[in-house]
Formats: sequence, structure tokens, C-alpha cells
Amino acid sequence: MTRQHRHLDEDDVRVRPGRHKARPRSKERPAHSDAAGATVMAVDRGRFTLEREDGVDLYAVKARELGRKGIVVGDRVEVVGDISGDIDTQARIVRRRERTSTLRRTADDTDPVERVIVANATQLAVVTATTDPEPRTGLIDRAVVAALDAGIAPLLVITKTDLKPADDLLALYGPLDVPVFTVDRRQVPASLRASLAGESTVLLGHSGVGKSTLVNSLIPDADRLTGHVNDVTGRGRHTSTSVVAMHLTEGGIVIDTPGIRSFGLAHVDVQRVIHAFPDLEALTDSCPRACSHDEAECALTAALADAPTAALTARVASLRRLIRSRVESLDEDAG
Ligand SMILES: Nc1nc2c(ncn2[C@@H]2O[C@H](COP(=O)(O)OP(=O)(O)OP(=O)(O)O)[C@@H](O)[C@H]2O)c(=O)[nH]1
Ligand SMILES: [Mg+2]
Ligand SMILES: [Zn+2]
Repeated sequence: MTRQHRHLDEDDVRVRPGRHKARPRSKERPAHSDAAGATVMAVDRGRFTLEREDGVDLYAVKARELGRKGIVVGDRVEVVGDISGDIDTQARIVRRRERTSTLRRTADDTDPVERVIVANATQLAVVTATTDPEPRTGLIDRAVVAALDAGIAPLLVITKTDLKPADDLLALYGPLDVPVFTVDRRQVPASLRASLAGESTVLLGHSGVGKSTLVNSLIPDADRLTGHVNDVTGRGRHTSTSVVAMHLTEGGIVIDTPGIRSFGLAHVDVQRVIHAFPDLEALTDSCPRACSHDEAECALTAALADAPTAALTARVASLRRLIRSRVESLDEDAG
């Protein structure tokens, strides 16, 4: 069912008729010139919590005329109907505004079904714990690739540094040139707060890494439920079950998401990953056509042979790890 349905709800046609004559019944989509703008802050089983431009919350459902167009947290939409925000009222979303970014994932690399996680995010914070659950670098790499592909700035937040130092992860991710922050339950560094201010940042990571705990530290009245990590399996309990956006006092929003198990990249064009490495991209002029940048003929291989500095070696290794994360099997993230 890809066609826009042809019927319109009576309601849609009746909205604010012209002064002299009722709007004629029409197969055209009604103009909704009186629709109000709002941002989607939460989605829960087909019900949307929106925020009007003046900050008032309201509830809404999708209007039929939206067809199968997806609405996710972060979307800017237009609503009609009762937009008072009074309890027990329900507005209807009639239009989705153009997105500035779309963060997608596939459940795994062979699953063609793309899921849009959030819209209009400017940053993706990949949250990983030093332990409990153990870090899985495959997922981190993949999330970074997805962010780069979507034009969203990646950053890394390492939690539970009170339980185990972050040294290994810092060594691994330092050369990637992605901002890295370490936190523990008691402390959110000022540098992290500063980099979240004014941005729309989505938190992503395995269950139990501390995404909701971080949101609670950043926003004292967020009241996000947090869970425990199973002592035996080392896994979180999937405490958060829906995507929710919240305002920071410094401006900007953070978006808490349910823990993910895998991050399929079937939709990602690997060629775009190199753009995130401008220093290396400058060395790729003499690459063969459609070079994967992870092959013997790649100009980066030659550059490494010419000048095998530690810095260049680490940069190329990081790039190639990301490129390979696109094609490697998901064993690591399975379960
Ligand atoms: N020691 C320590 N524990 C932490 C830290 N951050 C979170 N935790 C604990 O880790 C557990 C899981 O935290 P949550 O915030 O629920 O994790 P989550 O990432 O939101 O998990 P899901 O909602 O299931 O995806 C809780 O018991 C937290 O108290 C930390 O920095 N240090
Ligand atoms: Mg959570
Ligand atoms: Zn190349």
C-alpha cells in the first residue's frame, strides 16, 4: 500500500471552512493552512507527545492523510484539531516537515527493513560502559559509521569509569578523532555538558550501559527509570522501552532510547565514511576507481609504507576498522 489513500476523514475536510462556503469535498489533501507546528518528544504505541512551539505539551495521533509516513521523535510536524494541550484532548498530525537528518538502522545487515530511530538529531552519543556490560567495539564502530553516513556528529560517552578505568577504550578511540567523554554515576564533566548544549543529541548503546542514568544526571527532574545489569549474563534488562526527548537547562535536547543489541548498516554507503577522515581523504587521489580504501592497491597502503608514523598508522587502522564493521558478521553483537 504505497498509494496515498483517497478517502479523507470527514474531520479533515471540515477543518476551518472558508467564510462563505464550506470547503468542497475533494480528493486533494486539505491545505490545513491553520495547522500549528510542533516537535515530537515521545512516541508510545502510536501515541505521540508533541511540544508546541510555545513549549506546551500536547498529545496527538497520526491523521489518515499522512499515509504510511513514519513519525519519530525529533520530527517537526504540523497538527490540527484540539491543540490546547488539555488533558484528554488529542490533536492530529497532518504533515511532517522536511528532516535535516535521519538516523536509521537495520536490525541486521541482511534485514532490509530500515528503522528510523530519530529525526533531526545533530549529534549521536554512543554510550558504552567500561564493564557491566563489557564494551563491544563492533557496535560502537557501527554506530559511528551510521552517524557519519547520516551527517550527524558522533561522540563517545564511556560510563562506569568508577568500576573500571577507560584506558583501553580511550586508546582505541583516541585516533578516531571523535570527542570522547568519561562519566560515572556521580559526575558529568563540564566538557560533556558544554558539548550537548544547544544540540539535539541521541544516546545510543546496549541495554545497561547507563543511558538513562546519564539523562538523570544531566536533567535532575527527568525521572528516567533505570535498571540493573544481570550479574550472570552481564546484560541489561531493557529498562527503557520507548524513545523520549528531554530539554537541557543549557538549551538543546537529549534523547534517551531503549538499549539495542545490534546495529545493521545495510543502508549505509561505505564510500561516505572516508569523508569523516579529511586528512586521509587528501591522500586518496591516486586510489583505483571505487577503491574500498581497505585493499592492497589503496593509496593509503602506499602512504603508510612511505611514512609509517604511529599517528598515520593509527588513523588508517581506525578508518579501516570502521569500513570493515560495515561488512563483518554480527556475531559479536548477537543476542
Ligand atoms: N557503577 C556505576 N553504575 C552505573 C553507572 N551508570 C549507570 N550505572 C548503573 O547501570 C545500571 C543500568 O543503568 P541504566 O541507566 O538503566 O542503563 P540504560 O542504558 O538506560 O539501559 P536500558 O534502558 O535497558 O537500555 C543501573 O543499575 C545504573 O545504576 C556508572 O557510571 N557507574
Ligand atoms: Mg534506559
Ligand atoms: Zn583507497
